[in-house]
Amino acid sequence: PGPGSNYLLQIFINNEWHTSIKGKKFPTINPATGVKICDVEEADKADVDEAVRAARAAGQRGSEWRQMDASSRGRLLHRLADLLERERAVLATLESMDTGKPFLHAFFVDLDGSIKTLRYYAGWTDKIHGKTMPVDENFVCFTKHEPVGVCGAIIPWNFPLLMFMWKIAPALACGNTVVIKPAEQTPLTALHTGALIKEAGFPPGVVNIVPGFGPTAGAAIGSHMNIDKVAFTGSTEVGQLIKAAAAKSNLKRVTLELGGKNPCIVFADSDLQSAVEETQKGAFFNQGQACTAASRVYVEEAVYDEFLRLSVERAKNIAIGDPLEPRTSHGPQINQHQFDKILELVASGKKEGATLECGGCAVEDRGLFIHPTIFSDVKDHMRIAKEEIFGPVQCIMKFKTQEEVIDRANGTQYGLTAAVFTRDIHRAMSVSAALEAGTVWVNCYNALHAQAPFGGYKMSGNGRELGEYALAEYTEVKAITLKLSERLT
Ligand code: TXE
Repeated sequence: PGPGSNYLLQIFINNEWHTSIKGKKFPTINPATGVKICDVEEADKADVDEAVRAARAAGQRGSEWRQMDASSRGRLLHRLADLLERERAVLATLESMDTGKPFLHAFFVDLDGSIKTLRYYAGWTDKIHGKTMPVDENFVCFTKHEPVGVCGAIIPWNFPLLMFMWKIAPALACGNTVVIKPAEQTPLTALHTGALIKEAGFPPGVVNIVPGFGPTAGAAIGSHMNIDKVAFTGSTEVGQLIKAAAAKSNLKRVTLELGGKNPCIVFADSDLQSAVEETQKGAFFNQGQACTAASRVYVEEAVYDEFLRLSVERAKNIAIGDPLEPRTSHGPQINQHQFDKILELVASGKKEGATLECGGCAVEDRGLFIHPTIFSDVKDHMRIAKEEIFGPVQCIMKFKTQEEVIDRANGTQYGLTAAVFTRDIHRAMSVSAALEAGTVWVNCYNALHAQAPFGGYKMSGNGRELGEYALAEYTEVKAITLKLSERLT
């Protein structure tokens, strides 16, 4: 611990807690109450430079981290997972207070996913290996998968701890070092995890945490000459800035996980009750603040009215309230800016002629809470059908034919996730194949697993997180060719 008891609120570099070089702090607010939780030291460019220096030194040739057995790296990741299990209630409480998400969601979804991601990549550490190639003549050629080096990570506020783990777990499994910037709205679980990283026994400098703002600390990561790779999750606009900054600086490798406008297609032959539940979970989970949000639901003509009726009935019964209450399943939006953006889009939906079936307004006297909202009669050209709302708004549209709905579902700049609901396996397969999305769920939604890759087509991003695929994003491949005195037979 650093001075006083504030060490979990400081910048984490070299397994030590630091005040910011400029002497600045920023507040983090509980969005459910509007009350400040605490102030956190604010990292800026100079602090990022320090963090990068520490990460570079920790990963240099001959360092403890580089010399560590791959299996020992796996043990460290498992130990960190053990500590997350020990601190599960603390982390879920912090996450709930800092984001406004219901405590039980934090406890079961965010923490569960975080722990499983660590354990999954803990298992990979000593299984990341190259190949031997049958090259011509008297040569032997084999590949080695080496760490990329210093990996920068910039993460958003909707799943702070989970995104932290999606970034650090594959990076560390492959032997990299990390400089990670949590979102300015939600720095607390990342900083608490800093203490656990130290306790787990990771060498100093392997993971460095720089809480701060995008245009300062974030931009410093994107344009840093001594960062070898950056992984970003956030808005498509900032994703474009990150890629440009990488191009203009040192051509660091870039992976991006950006927005979505994810279609669900509900056929008349589906289990309608289950389709209603899954699509609605998809639309409203995390108050709609998810890149996977199921914000466009196309329903086949014959079941459209019934689907709508069941959806509205269900949406009206969602338990809105204090996120720390176990019964609550719907909390506040993250901040005023997002709240205003959502209500502005809702207003545009009404103006453009969609029918507001329920919600569409703030919860009275409750600050940033918005009622779960359903629009019907939504047309593809409306803003609510095209723009990422990032709020609890479900748009329901009618379709007639399979071909028509595939074209409409694909008619977007995004391509993150999609879902199809049908009892016909042939249709499920052909529609899944036709959808332009990195993930297609059949008769389910938000079924994310550490073992399966996740990432977007088109402007939803570049590269894949999770699964074996993510390892390729965190390794450089080296081909070593030896000339032999004679050909091997
Ligand atoms: O995102 P930003 P915001 C979408 C969603 C939302 C919109 C805006 O539609 O309404 O984005 O949200 C850091 N250089 N998603 O403003 O700004 C920032 O500090 C480097 C989708 O919160 O992209 C934070 O750590 N970094 C999404 C991170 O980028 C910069 C999750 C994300 O913030 C930066 C969040 C800069 N110039 C929002 N500017 C998803 N894919 O899940 C900001 N940042």
